[in-house]
Amino acid sequence: MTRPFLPQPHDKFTFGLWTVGNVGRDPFGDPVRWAMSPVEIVHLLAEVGAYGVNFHDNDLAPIDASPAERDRIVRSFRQALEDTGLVVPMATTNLFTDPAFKDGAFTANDPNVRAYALQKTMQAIDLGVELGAQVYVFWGGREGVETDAAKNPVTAIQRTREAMNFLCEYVQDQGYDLRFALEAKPNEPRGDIYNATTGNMLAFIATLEHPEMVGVNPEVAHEQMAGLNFLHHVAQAWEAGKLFHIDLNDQAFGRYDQDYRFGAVNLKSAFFLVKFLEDVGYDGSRHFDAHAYRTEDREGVKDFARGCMRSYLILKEKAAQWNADREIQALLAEINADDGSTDAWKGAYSRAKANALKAASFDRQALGARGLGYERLDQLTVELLLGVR
Ligand code: GCO
Ligand code: MN
Ligand code: MN
Repeated sequence: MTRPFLPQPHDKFTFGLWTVGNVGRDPFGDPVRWAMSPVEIVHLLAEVGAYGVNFHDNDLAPIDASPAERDRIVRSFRQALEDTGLVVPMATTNLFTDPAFKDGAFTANDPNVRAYALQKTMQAIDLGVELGAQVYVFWGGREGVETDAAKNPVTAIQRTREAMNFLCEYVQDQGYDLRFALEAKPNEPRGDIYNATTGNMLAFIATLEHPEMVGVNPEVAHEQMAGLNFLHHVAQAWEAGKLFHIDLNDQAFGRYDQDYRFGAVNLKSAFFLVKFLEDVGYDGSRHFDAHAYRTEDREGVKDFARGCMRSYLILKEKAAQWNADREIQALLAEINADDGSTDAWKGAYSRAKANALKAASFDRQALGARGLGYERLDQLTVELLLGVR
């Protein structure tokens, strides 16, 4: 009794050219799939029901393409978008593949590399905007070190800030309607990457000249690689008004960067993430930054892409079920019960409140003895997810 769970445009499911286009190369093995052209990828994404496609400048046109070649590629890509109705909500720069970026881009010690990175990014922003992007992602995969002898981490922060400030002004100067989303990752490909978590990025953004233009693009796998609770980072970004984009995938804790299909490993975490995004009304792209197992052929790639969207939609339905479940809601009401007896001390500080609170007495033992019912609540959640509720 399987239901279709068909993706709709309002779900805003997107994939990068590099995700379904991944050819299965890894540090130990050669490609296992034929490379698809950007046009072929757009058609594959349309076939599986995606809403949009994102790209790095060099996913579309090779870094050494002549201007004529680049124009031809962009024209054919644009035609494919028109033919399929797919949109480009996000674009980004490849500042990690070329050997020039082996020591980073904006944080490289060589000023020529830093200048080239800025030039390449401005050109890629132009291309992204030309194709409709409204969010521009910065993932600094090479912005790090293997040895701290090489670079002062404070210098790295200052160089990143200088680059971001420059690029924000560039966007304003061009009159583009574009916001930046910074994506953190703790390591890989560098030994350590600066601004390693979404929390670091949020703190960094507050130091920029145009913080209102800049938010974050958290990725499930990246916080999990660091052993952290991804949902808590997403929640902090959301609460700060900074959740501009999100990269969905999955990953076993403590492993290398696995980029698995969304929901493939940590189902319960995926459930609470989907529930959060739906409950708060996040209306940005749900971007799947993942790829098919290396064992798969072209059909397997479609299975992968459909699986990401299908699992999201199933979890969305489970979230609605959780919100409507009377037993779960009754437990939540009990957990959050408030008899009003502490009202006099709540809210903003006043000296009178502080004095009254200092004079109050609490039954500490009763507070500690009370059972909270979280075991029952969690088991109900698990049973709902297992389909027996
Ligand atoms: C990774 C990153 C990248 C970025 C992409 C967009 O671990 O390789 O997640 O896939 O998201 O470069 O900026
Ligand atoms: Mn990643
Ligand atoms: Mn990513």
